[in-house]
Amino acid sequence: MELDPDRLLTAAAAFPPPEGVHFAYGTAGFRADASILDCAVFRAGIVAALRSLHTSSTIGLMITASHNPIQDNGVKIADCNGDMLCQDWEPFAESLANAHNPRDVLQVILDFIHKGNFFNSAASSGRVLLGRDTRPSGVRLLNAARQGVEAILGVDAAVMGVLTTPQLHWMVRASNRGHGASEQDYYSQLSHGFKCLLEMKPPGKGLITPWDGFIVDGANGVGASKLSRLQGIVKDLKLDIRNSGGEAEGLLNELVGADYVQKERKFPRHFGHLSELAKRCASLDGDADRIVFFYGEQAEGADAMNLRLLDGDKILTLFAMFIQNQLQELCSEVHEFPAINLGVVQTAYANGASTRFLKENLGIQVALTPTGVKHLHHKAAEFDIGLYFEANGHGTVLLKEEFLQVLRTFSPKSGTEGSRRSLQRLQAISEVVNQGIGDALSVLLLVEVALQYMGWSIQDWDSIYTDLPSRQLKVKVQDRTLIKTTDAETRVTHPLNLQAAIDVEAGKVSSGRAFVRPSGTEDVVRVYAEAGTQEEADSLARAVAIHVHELAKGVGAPP
Ligand code: G16
Repeated sequence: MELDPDRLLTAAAAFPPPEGVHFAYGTAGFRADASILDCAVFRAGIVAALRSLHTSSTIGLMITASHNPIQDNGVKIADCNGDMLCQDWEPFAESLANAHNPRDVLQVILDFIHKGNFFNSAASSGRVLLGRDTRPSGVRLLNAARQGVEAILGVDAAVMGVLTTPQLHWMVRASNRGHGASEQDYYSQLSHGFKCLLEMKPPGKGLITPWDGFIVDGANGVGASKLSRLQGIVKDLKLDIRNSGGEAEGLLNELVGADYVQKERKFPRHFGHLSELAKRCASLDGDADRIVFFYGEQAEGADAMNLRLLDGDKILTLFAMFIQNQLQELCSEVHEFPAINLGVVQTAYANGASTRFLKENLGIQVALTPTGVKHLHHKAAEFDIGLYFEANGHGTVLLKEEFLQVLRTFSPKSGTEGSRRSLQRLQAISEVVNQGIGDALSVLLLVEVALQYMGWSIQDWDSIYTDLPSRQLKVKVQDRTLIKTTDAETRVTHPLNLQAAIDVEAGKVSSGRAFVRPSGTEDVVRVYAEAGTQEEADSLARAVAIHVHELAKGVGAPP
């Protein structure tokens, strides 16, 4: 590769850094108020371009702030396998975003290039796919990213337009594997896998209650229109999509979306009719990489509905059971089939009841990582079949390439038609899931399949275990980076005394568990509490939030 310093300096001069702002590479890239992001996004374009040269592969760059409010925006980089940017590159991305002027930008790049064996391995040409969600600032910021990519000689910026984040990740992965990588290819692959799975459903299986589809909250974001397109292809999927971003429907992520439903435990806007709420409902987040499910349950003695949430933990458990069933059917009859290592990955937010169920009832290994799919994904990739989900509905299923190869080539000498079908089903599952990143559209399809195989209503699914009552709160502090954690974010090491205070509070309630961590996408400290009753979980969360406010210099009134 060859760096053209003049080209870079000229391009960088058009994107001066905002004064007094430090950009941190957070849980999923840079995220801030859109008005100050041009410079960071331009420079993220440079990072993506260099990564493309370094790996000799296509890289993706997505303009989105996912669950954040509409005035925010951000940038996520998809690496060559369609997963998040390799973490070794995060410090470089952060230094570059914070360089003071074009000369510093050039210097940071030169230092980085000279540090590793970049020149030895880098290609002379590269390609970055650029996508954006529906935020109004997206057009401007995508242009900044394009200019960043093109500031590096030999790298082509391919503008893919409005996409969900997982679609862009999928395209990067498909393109690097030499497969069809268009948006249409994405719909075709998912719908093909879905159709095969429904066709291979054992006779007699089906929903106990009449099949009536899902009512889906599109968070007024990009997911709604993409889901409509998918529905146009997958004829067997009945959907009533609301909050699609139309004029009268409201703002992106405002009182709608997966984050709102999961954190607030409230129905999204336009889900008002009591009779409807008992049906199967789902909510996407702003860029459709997360999904949660819910339904309404008549509140005792009241003319109102309680929201019953089926979060990422319930999705994970459903998928684990479905896949385990396929493996059991296969292995019990086809004795020569190699042993398969199935494992799941969760974070500290996982409800204790889900972890217990996975371990004790299903006998599945459970690993714990810090928050952020970038952590969960890599852990899950260690298993032949690795499933990961954050409680917020972000997750997917990974099938190791070697395992997929076995599925493709294995020809059973024993076993019934049913066990052979299990082989084909596992292959079809690999088509429906997005192996790059969590994908709300793909998860919706697989949930439908798994429920049909189990013959379960949403209420049956909900009842596989009972969540321990929990509560999440946010605390605004002067500098959230002063909060330091350890042990997969289950314990705080700084500020001193905070962990001791949390331990004392957790000890005051039955089955108490609580932790705090700085958010990597919002300017807040997150508090999670779990306990034997809802009142105890609420009071534990409040008490811990007050300690955070006191010991970590809270802003405004204590919670
Ligand atoms: C991103 C990450 C998720 C993470 C979430 C919240 O999701 O991809 O893994 O759980 O942020 O992170 P934090 O608690 O650090 O703010 P999204 O959907 O917002 O891109």
